[in-house]
Amino acid sequence: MNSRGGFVLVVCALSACAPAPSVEPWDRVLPTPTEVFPDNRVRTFDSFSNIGVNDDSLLPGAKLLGAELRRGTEWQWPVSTASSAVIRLELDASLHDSLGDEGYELVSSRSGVVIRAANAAGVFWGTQTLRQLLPVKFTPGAMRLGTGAVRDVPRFAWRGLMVDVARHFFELSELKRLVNVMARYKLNRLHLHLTDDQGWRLESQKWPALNGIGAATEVGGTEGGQLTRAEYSELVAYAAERFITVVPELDLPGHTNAALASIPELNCDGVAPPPYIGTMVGFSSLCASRPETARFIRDVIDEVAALTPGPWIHIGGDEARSTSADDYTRMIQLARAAVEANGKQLVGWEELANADAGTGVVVQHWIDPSLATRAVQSGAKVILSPARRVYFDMQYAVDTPRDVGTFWAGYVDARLSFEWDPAQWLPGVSESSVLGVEGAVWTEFIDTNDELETMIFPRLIGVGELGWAKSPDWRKYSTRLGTHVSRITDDGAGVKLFLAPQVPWAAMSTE
Ligand code: TNX
Repeated sequence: MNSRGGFVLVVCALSACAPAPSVEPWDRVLPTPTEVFPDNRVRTFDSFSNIGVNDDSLLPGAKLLGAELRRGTEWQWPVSTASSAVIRLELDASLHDSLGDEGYELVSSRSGVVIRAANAAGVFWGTQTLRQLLPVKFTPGAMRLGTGAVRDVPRFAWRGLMVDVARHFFELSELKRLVNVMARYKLNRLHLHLTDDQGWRLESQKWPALNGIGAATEVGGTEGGQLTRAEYSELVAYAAERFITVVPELDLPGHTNAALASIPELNCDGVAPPPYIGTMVGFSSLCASRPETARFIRDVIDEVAALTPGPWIHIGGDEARSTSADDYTRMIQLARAAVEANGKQLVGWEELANADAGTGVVVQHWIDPSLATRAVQSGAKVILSPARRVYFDMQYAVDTPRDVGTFWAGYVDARLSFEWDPAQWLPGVSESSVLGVEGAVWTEFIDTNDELETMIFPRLIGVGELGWAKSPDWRKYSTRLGTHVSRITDDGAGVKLFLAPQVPWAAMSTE
């Protein structure tokens, strides 16, 4: 790319492009960028290296980059609006036509590194690519980067992870660990399944009973937990700094035993059931004919909407097997009205097709293509979370990992999880109706944070590739993934990783 941002195609034979020793190769970045032009020279950094931005909105991302580089080099990496900085982050609205909301260009030359995008999100994803073009660990005093250019635009706008904190509770610090790694792989939606039969995991001011019995236990009867409003807001802000939008889910009208156990008035007979610590689904329902129910739905949605700057509220709507069809439609319509009164967009599981959800909503496919397809035909957009591919509570193979997860949708090894085309999955639904892809980790049979991470990684990185890359290919993807062990598990911000046997895992260079 020249200094005006146009591309100069650098054509080179493979041998001529071979990187100099101790420079990270440019063919390992994940998700795979749209276009990469390495040009086989090297630039070095030193203790005077700095980061400059051309717009104040880029300062938080620049500081995160500075912190990351400081951790490896112990140089200062000061951030400023100086136009002479060695690493330049630049907003340029005129790039929107070519790069969209999240795309970026990165140019590394002898004179410095420039990352440009139309929006701050794109610049941030560019800094994640830059990090991957640098070694995992730096040799003190010597930091080298190959030269060349990257132009990169995501395929889908929605690249997500759903975490079920209701069946087993996972706390703020554990969720932040996931956010760190999501950001590295350009995943941009964290969907929190906050409520279910086993627990109500978001503090409520309007219905404080939810914070007692509703939060006390989890599957198996162990101590549960709840995110306070302050903790939830902290997570939302932490994710937002990394360009990840939190999508909160309050699952209604089924999957509500925790609420029913906390608030007797929500039950048709006025009697609260005991807290539920088992793993069955489909037995609970809010009571449509109770006046308290409408108030409850409005209040809890108002509360979560007020704490959520992002545009989406997920209202569940799945497996309401104890709710009549009419009551289901009534309660979903109440929830929809509450979401829209808060200026938010409704998201729900594909069962929403049974409630005349219509245009303007987003449905999440998991099991029944005919429901999702019907919703799309009546104007919905769809997020794809097919259980047989991206339910990360499915074991990788028989009893693998041992005593963790389940297999009702089959065993889902890393390759099977990856090998499907989001544009082909739902018959009759074209790519333009697909918002994107989301992996989901349900936690009935996942008790500890190590187990949670082991089930998510590496399959989530495959979701990142499916959601971002133009033509995902297992052989190429898995070769890249094999070089990422320490990028995923790195002690600075790393997670547990299952060394899936289909992946050619390689030791990372430490230079
Ligand atoms: C189905 S997916 C469910 C969840 C379970 C999950 C277990 C969906 C909308 N409902 O309630 O936790 O299977 O894999």
